[in-house]
Amino acid sequence: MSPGAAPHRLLPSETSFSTRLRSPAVAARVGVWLGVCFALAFVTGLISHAAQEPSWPFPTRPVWGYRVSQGLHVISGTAAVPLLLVKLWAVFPKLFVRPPRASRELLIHLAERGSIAVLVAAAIFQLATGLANSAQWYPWTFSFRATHYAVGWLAVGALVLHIAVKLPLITGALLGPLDEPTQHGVEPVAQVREGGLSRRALLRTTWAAAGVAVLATAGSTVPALRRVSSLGVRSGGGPGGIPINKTARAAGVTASATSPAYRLTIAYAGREVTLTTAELGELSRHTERLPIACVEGWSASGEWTGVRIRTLLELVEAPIGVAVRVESLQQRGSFRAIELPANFADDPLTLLATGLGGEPLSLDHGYPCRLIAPNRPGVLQTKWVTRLDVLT
Ligand SMILES: Nc1nc2c(c(=O)[nH]1)N[C@H]1C(S)=C(S)[C@@H](COP(=O)(O)O)O[C@H]1N2
Ligand SMILES: [Mo]
Repeated sequence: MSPGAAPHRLLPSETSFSTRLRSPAVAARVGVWLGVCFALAFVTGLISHAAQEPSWPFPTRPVWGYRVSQGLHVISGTAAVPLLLVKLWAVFPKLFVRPPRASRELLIHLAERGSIAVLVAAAIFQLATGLANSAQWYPWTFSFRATHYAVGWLAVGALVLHIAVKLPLITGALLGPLDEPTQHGVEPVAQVREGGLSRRALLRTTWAAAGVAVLATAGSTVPALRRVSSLGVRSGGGPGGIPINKTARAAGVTASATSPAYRLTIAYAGREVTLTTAELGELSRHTERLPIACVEGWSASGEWTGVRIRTLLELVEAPIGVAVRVESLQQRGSFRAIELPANFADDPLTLLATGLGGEPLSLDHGYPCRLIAPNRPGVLQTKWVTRLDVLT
């Protein structure tokens, strides 16, 4: 039995736990990488939030910008899962620290514990909801985006406070030796105690677990990793090499999208132009290589053929620099209509696509036509488009 575990106590005390692996030397080293992952996830999270807020300015270049940034968001969040588990395990005995008696120390102690409780809760919430979202599982009723965004600020605020409070401990632990001290000084690297894991081996296992978590999912967005990512969405799957996010059936548009009564309407200041599928096919067309980059982390590039949004807006004599509301045949769901900001509507790469990879667009990819714009979250690349309203 370890020294502090008095047999009659209801709760263990901090010293009831082995401190060999649960040392500041280990916690600080794992904490550094956890901090890097959270910082990366926070910055790319802000980018993703900005991209989905039509009133915030967002550039149309680089074409692959959102693809890379959202890929990094999901990869850093995934890598953080094993890091957080090891970190929490390493500091877990601190839960049983006896609070000080003096009221001033007690207050400081409680404030510190409170900030850590917020940090731990926020970190677990972010990773759990993010992971569920990237697996397309929404077992909650709140708005994922608004909540994940708000709790992201909470997590980063609590993290900055935590680092500030612990800075002397962290720098001491990082600058000091990793190996545990013995009576004879520092224990040799290779020496492993009876049946025990060395701190080095624990850290190596932790890095390996984070690496495996990344490799198992990153193929969703990094084509070179497709074959190794057994848990990721195959970015090469689906018609034209692009996965299907929501099928026409699930969106309830099979009949309306294939009906001879289908029309595309473009409206501006009382003027309306209505096109059949055949008339849409007669307009001048362009082919552009653009990615679909889902907020859930998968992405894939395709050769899209279609009519520039700008060309369609000219049919109703809409001026340059106007935003457009893009409406789908889909009757329900939050992605049935989106706002296309003016810089995207004006961009020559922004198409109403009718073809993918040299083939006509498949029903599930948005037939008769779907929006495809550069540097834009997949969620805003509306499928089964039926109406463009110039916003004035
Ligand atoms: N009308 C409509 N368009 C939509 C969606 C949708 O649910 N309804 N899903 C969006 C999402 S979240 C993504 S990632 C892309 C995926 O396009 P794909 O299924 O052609 O790959 O379509 C977008 N367009
Ligand atoms: Mo998506």
